[in-house]
Amino acid sequence: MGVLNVTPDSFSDGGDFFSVSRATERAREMVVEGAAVIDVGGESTRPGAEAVSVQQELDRVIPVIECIHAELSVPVSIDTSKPDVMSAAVAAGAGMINDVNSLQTDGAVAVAVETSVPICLMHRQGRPRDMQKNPVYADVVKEVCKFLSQRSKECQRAGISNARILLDPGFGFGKTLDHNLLLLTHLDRLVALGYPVLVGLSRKSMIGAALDLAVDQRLHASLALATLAVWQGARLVRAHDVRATLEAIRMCDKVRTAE
Ligand code: HH2
Repeated sequence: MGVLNVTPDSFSDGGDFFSVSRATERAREMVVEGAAVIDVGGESTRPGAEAVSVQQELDRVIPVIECIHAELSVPVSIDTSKPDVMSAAVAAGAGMINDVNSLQTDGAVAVAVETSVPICLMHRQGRPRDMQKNPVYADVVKEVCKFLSQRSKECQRAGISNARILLDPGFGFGKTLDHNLLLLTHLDRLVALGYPVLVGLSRKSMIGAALDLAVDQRLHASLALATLAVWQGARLVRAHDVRATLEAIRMCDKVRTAE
């Protein structure tokens, strides 16, 4: 899953693709590099990020989704927590909803039920503004698995079929370095819930915290983390550096499935 942030302030590519033509060009590049899905986001969720209005988000993402959908054959995922953005994005051609708030915003479940697209439910503690200010868990792996299991059941009860649901532990979303490391080392427990697992580890601050590397120096560590996730059964990897990530995870998958 290639990351396409149509924002001025995303933590690693903010401002780089902040026009329809540059965003579409980047999507083309990522498809050539092997991306199976393009994840379009119009609001940064980095720690400290300010919220944007529905209209601002629509203005950023809808023209980009329309262009990618018209030109490229890969599905587009909409990275949003706003129900109005979800429905407009799906109407514009998006084939997946990626919600870092797990459809907990008022009206989000109802919108998701109306669409027939896959939905990624992600765990987070707190909001971008304050989520990294002392996150606390008694047992992070247990709590994240329990939350996602409950959310998936609630979504099913509301009418979203099992087959449409993906789960994501939400690396870096209200988690310390130790929480993130534990979630990755025990990712098999989330995989065991039986849903496809998506991970977003690319260039994340956990790498900065562990190895003291700036955002533009985190490629090799990102590949290591993606490999470890796929080794444990993750099915979709959200990444900025598509070609390198794909090579790493395809190789990993070959070893994993060797007979
Ligand atoms: N991480 C980010 C955004 N969306 N979605 C899922 N499912 N999982 C993630 O880990 C995830 C996500 C944050 O990364 P990025 O989009 O690169 O930055 P920003 O939020 O600053 O736009």
